[in-house]
Amino acid sequence: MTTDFFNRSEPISFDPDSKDQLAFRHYDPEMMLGGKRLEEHLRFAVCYWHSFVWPGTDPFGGDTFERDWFPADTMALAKRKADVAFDMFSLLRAPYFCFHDHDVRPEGANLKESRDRLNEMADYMQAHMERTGVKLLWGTANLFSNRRYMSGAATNPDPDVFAYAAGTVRDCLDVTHRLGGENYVMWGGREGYETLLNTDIAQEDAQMGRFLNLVVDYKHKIGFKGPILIEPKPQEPTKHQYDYDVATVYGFLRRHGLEGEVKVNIEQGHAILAGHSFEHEIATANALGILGSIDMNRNDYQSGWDTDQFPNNVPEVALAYYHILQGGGFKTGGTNFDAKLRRQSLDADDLLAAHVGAMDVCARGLIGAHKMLEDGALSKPLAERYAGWQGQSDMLAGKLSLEQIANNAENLDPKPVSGRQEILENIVNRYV
Ligand code: XLS
Ligand code: NI
Ligand code: NI
Repeated sequence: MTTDFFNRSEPISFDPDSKDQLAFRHYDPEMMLGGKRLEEHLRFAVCYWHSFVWPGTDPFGGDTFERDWFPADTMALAKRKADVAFDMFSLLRAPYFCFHDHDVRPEGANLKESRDRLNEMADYMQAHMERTGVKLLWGTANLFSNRRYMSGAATNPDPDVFAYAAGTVRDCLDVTHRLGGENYVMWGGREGYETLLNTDIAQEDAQMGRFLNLVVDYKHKIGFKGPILIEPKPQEPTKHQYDYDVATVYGFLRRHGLEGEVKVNIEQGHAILAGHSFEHEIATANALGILGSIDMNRNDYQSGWDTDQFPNNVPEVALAYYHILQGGGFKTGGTNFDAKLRRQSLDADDLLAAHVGAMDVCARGLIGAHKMLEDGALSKPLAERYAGWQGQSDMLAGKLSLEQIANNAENLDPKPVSGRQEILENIVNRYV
């Protein structure tokens, strides 16, 4: 450990019978599952922002966390923050982390100063990465906190803001590349609107499409191999966000000729805000061939905002991993905990416990999902349900006209078949 922030120095161990709150009961990184270690299946990442940057504010109250790196936005304290962050990554034995530029370096007076500071912090983090073996799942740019972005970044009515955002993404992509990042994420923080009274949707769509094309061109130019990932979210902070959900993002990508280039990073809480389930979004991305990575958290089902809680519902998590496994598992993506403590959870141990519990829940979900898939528990009934289409390929392949199909239907008398939903739900519950 490089700091004494956490009251322990030994990494969290896997011990199902432990009396210690901080032990993994289910997450055994070495456990083999279908030829892969659990660690390689889940590819856990800890996010920098919620655990080390957010001070516990809510709309009615200020900071509740009094971390010693909060008092001033200086390079010295940014380094202290990085030391503590890497201590936590190692204690958790998390293979990856994720960060925004804004999380790791104080904002400079201009683009150049911000870049210089980012580069200095990247060097600093690189040394920690080499020392601990922790890798970068993805990097990203914060294009939403500074007031210059109040009316959006790529979709800002002011072209100078578009240019500033372009410069920022270039610098963040450079740093992500240099640190061996496996993906680059773009969450459209304020790419949306508060009111249509001052918004030209067609203009903003054109700006956003151009921006993304520029980013993709640049990625190729510098030889960054990982995918660019868009993170859909329907609202918050803006009333309406353009990257509403997976299906909307897919339409956007096609409109701008990027469907083969860009994938999605799906967040559980955002799926809920869009009126979907997490597995709906994952299954849709699979069907459209754009699944990249996930932000694993949990949204409160009553509140209408992004509550970013740590996951604790095994059946829900199992269904998410079921669809991920069905799509062949993560390639460059992983399980990023885009989750934060509740603001009363003040202790260093709370940070560890939140992640330990979340990793256990994910391990349980994944193990159940894997078994379900291995047994064909859901895939066999699914194949049976569509079996009638075997030998009917002409209808789908466009070889028959509507009239020909209609003529073939003259003597048909289709008999309804049970959807067996309750039986299937019972099956799932036996695995989780
Ligand atoms: C906010 C998003 C954000 C992205 C990264 O709701 O989840 O945290 O994951 O910019
Ligand atoms: Ni979110
Ligand atoms: Ni997220």
